[in-house]
Amino acid sequence: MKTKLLVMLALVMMLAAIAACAPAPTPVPTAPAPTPVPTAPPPTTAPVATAAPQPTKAPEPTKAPEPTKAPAATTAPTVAPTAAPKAALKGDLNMLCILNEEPCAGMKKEFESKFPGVTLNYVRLSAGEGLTRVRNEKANPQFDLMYGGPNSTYLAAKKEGLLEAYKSPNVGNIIDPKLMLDSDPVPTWAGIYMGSLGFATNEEYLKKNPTFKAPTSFDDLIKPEMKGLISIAHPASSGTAYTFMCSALQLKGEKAGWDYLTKFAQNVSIWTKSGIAPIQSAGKGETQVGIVFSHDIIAGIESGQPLKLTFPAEGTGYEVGAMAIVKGAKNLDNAKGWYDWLLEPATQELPPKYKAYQGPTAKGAKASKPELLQVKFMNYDFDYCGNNQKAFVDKFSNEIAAASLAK
Ligand code: S7P
Repeated sequence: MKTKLLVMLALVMMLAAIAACAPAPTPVPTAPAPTPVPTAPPPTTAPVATAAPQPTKAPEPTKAPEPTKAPAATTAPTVAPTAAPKAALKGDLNMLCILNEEPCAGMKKEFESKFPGVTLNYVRLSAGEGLTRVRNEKANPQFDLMYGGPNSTYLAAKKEGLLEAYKSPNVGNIIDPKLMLDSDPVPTWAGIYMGSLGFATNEEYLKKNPTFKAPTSFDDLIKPEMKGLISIAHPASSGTAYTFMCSALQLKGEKAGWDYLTKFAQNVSIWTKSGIAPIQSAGKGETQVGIVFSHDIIAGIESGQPLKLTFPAEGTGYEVGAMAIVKGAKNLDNAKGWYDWLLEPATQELPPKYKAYQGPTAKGAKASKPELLQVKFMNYDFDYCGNNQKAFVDKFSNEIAAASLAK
């Protein structure tokens, strides 16, 4: 018995020793832990988002960090585009300036102090003259940029393929893009100011002739008592005069409009080349009534011309003053730099320093003479005037002004 016990004990010890030396058992393979899907909303949250009583929760996904950056990008360009090219811009910028001499020179100075690497060279021409020049230089453009003048000139230039399309990152600043920006997806021109047409009558003539009244309608301009008293620029050279002419054609309708212009021309004694020249002739009393943009009349009054400003009661014509890059511009980056800069609100507050009192087109820019844009406007069709500019000017030159000059 004792022997049996000893044998069993030995067997147990042997088995224990064998077990201690055996390899560890292979772990039972377990299924990989499911990868958490962090973006998938837990099923329980979806119904909450769409649950009717919580409509405010539906927009939550747009509150994620990315989407909030999109709206920021649309407001930022007011500052960013200037900052980006500022350091890099250098060389020349050759500009056709269609404003008056003082704002042309003043804005050159402002631009060069903002972009010290650039020399801005400009030539001042009236709108029609400028368009003719750009047209004649089409094969070898001498200007990079056109600055100022009514947008009918730009619509006409676009029609002839003279403009370079450019979408400035600052076009979002424009108050009313439907009115103030070329409708092409990549626009060829942008509006930079607004101006209304007015009549300037010599104050001394009014005092000496109490029965004579300053005109307050288009029809007043064709009255017999106006004969020989009016000065206006020729629409072939001047954007101001073309705006008047196209206003009359729209107010009266084309057929009656041409009859009106024929009568009107008989009352004109001085046809000037530049749109603002009638301010001088009416101010000096060479003529008694000048037809000019109202902001230019105000500038004339401020400089001491004895003029009374009136508007046609039926509604006056008006301009969206524009700018564009010339097709084939040799200094394209500098032209873009100017373009972006001009669409900044702060830039649009600069021209009044140089007696250019048009209203701004950039959101947030303060108008210097808001009252000039609070007058009654006619329903002015810019496309109609721009697309027909060449035909209307040719007809006027050949059939009306020629006869008037020959009188
Ligand atoms: O200077 C202001 C202004 O009257 O000049 C432009 C005008 O078209 C240029 O003169 P012309 O009539 O001789 O072309 C206007 O756009 C602008 O308001």
